[in-house]
Amino acid sequence: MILLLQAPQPVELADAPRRLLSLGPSSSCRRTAPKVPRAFKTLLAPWQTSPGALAAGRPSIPALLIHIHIFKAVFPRPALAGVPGSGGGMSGGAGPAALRVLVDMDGVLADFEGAVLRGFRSRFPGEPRVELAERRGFSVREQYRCLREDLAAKVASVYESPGFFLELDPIPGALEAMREMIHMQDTEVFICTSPLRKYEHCIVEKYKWVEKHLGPEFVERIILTRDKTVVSADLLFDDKDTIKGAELNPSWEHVLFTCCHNRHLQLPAPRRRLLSWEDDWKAILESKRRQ
Ligand code: U2P
Ligand code: MG
Repeated sequence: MILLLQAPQPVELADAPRRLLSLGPSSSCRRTAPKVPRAFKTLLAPWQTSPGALAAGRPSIPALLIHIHIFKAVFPRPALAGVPGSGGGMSGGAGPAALRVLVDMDGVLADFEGAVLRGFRSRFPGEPRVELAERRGFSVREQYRCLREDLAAKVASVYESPGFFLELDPIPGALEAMREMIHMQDTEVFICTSPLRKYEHCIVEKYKWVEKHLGPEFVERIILTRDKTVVSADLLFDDKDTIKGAELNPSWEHVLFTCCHNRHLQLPAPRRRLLSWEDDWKAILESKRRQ
């Protein structure tokens, strides 16, 4: 809920809808908004000091109550087209109470690691390689570099090749979970993925992969960014153990999706994992709604 005013203040009722309508809906009004937006403070300042309502004998009510009431009336939660009462995950916004979930692609939806190993084995059969059971650290290239300097470029050539990203196998259970999540009430789902620096094939193939496996509606839900910290959400499911960027305090909780390269890591409390798509991802969503 919006943290608009800490204490009830007298407010001129008749004035309120007009003022809030002129402000319009804002992403900063989400349930998890950590701060009171400056626009709201400015907007409400006159009401708190000189509503004139009491003197004129007109009705007044606590500001907090009026705000919540008006917000529900003016900005009702949109529903999925043709699905009354649904969450609106595909409809471009499920309202201020919706839980926003970001789901990473490689290592969470698409099996990057398995394809790298298979590709490396077939392209460089005589070279030493890192089996999945021995994978450590997010970057496959860096682990191959440790094995032998020149193997870094060789393994990178595998995932930079045309067709690599398009041909990735889905992670077991991922597609089913996404299809279910997108239809959950009060839930917004986005696919949040980073392109390679050498992006020629990667970007278009990531889009094509999503269209091929999840359909065109999910293409609308792709967020392509090298910096996931600046994306605002409640949850991020991602196999990368440490996610850094311009925003030092991202709005989301990062739930580590277990993958061959991170399964040995001990996470400090209160960090949590999703072990696979068989694990209870719905419980994680529900726990976040309650916060
Ligand atoms: O580096 C950009 C993105 O490519 C995927 N990647 C790359 C190298 C690697 O060793 N492992 C790996 O997964 C990641 O894509 P994402 O998980 O964001 O979909 C990485 O962010
Ligand atoms: Mg990933």
